[in-house]
Amino acid sequence: MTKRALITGITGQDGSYLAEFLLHQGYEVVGMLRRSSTVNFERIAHVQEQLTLVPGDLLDEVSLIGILREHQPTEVYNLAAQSFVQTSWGQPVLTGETTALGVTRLLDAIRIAAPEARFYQASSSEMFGKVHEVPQSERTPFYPRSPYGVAKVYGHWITVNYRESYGLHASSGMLFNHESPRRGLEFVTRKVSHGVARIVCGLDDKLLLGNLESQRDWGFAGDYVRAMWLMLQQDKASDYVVATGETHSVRQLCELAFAHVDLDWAEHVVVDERFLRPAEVDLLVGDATLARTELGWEQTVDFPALVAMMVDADVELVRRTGR
Ligand code: NAP
Ligand code: F7E
Repeated sequence: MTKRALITGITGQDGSYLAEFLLHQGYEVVGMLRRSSTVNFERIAHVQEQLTLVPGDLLDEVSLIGILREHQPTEVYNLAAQSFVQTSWGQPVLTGETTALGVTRLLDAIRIAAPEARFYQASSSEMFGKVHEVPQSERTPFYPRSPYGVAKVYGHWITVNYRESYGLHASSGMLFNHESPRRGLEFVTRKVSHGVARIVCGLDDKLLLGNLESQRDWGFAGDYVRAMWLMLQQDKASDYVVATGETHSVRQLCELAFAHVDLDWAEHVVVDERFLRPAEVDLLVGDATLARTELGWEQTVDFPALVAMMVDADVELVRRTGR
């Protein structure tokens, strides 16, 4: 049988890594794009010829039904979202429409047009928020701390609900932060690696950041998309935490990233309260025992290697483009 995957959010960080991975596995890959006035294929340009790109939007259920009817995917990966936590306070309703209700629209479209398709929902460690226990596992209760986190809790539970109500093969991956040289520039790891590169190249002297004390469990995006795929290869759909099991502060991230190019972070990093959040998630660290034992998932890139990879890529980028 032809393996055909639909990816929403294919232009994003994870969408691009997942598309590469699935093409390598012999899948036909259909990528859903929302309409924009300029092309934003930067992350998928290198595989664009091998993809079928179709217009659609999580805000429009008709477009989702049309895509599913026409392409009849065997697997659907819902990676599309308003994914930036800080923006979710400024645009809480849009975040809810896309990141929460968008999941219902897609699940309902699957129920109507492709009920045999297996479904992956991109859930998030942000659902644990003000954490009830350390480390966080599949059994840890949720306490989201942002409109984004609240929307992801809805997306998680509607996925569980459609599995239980309609028997869909629907799984939710509770993924902790995962990064790469393709990460959006506004997220802290990339902001730091890109900031370091600009300082090394003499374009800047200071890097303005918010809370340096928050701690995250940071992994490599290329490793995490493999976990998404593994979930859909199981006979039974279920929910899994995916994480490294190590946590580091933003301050430690800065120390490592600046030290990689022989700079002292304390001479360049300035705390600017514009980057503080109305409510913070102080500490995340995941327990991915279930993913390791049931899925056979393993990470291949540790935190120092991830930081080095991102700084090297940004130094090369800034040198090449001059910005
Ligand atoms: P990302 O780089 O921000 O990509 C988000 C994607 O969603 C983009 O392709 C974007 O399209 C698309 N999108 C936004 N609104 C849409 C809409 N209304 N209709 C259709 N597409 C829309 O995010 P990511 O880091 O790859 O993350 C992928 C998913 O995993 C997201 O759901 C995120 O919330 C979740 N997640 C991420 C992490 C992480 O650490 N990266 C951890 C846990 C969960 P445009 O290119 O047109 O903007
Ligand atoms: O912030 C602190 C900030 O924006 C990480 C998304 O992919 O992962 C991501 O959400 C931490 C926070 O990621 C700056 O306050 C300090 O404590 O890189 P971030 P996030 O909010 O953890 C989860 C799992 C997702 O699901 C999301 O989609 O870093 N921080 N100074 C800063 N953060 C930013 N962005 N910018 C700063 O200047």
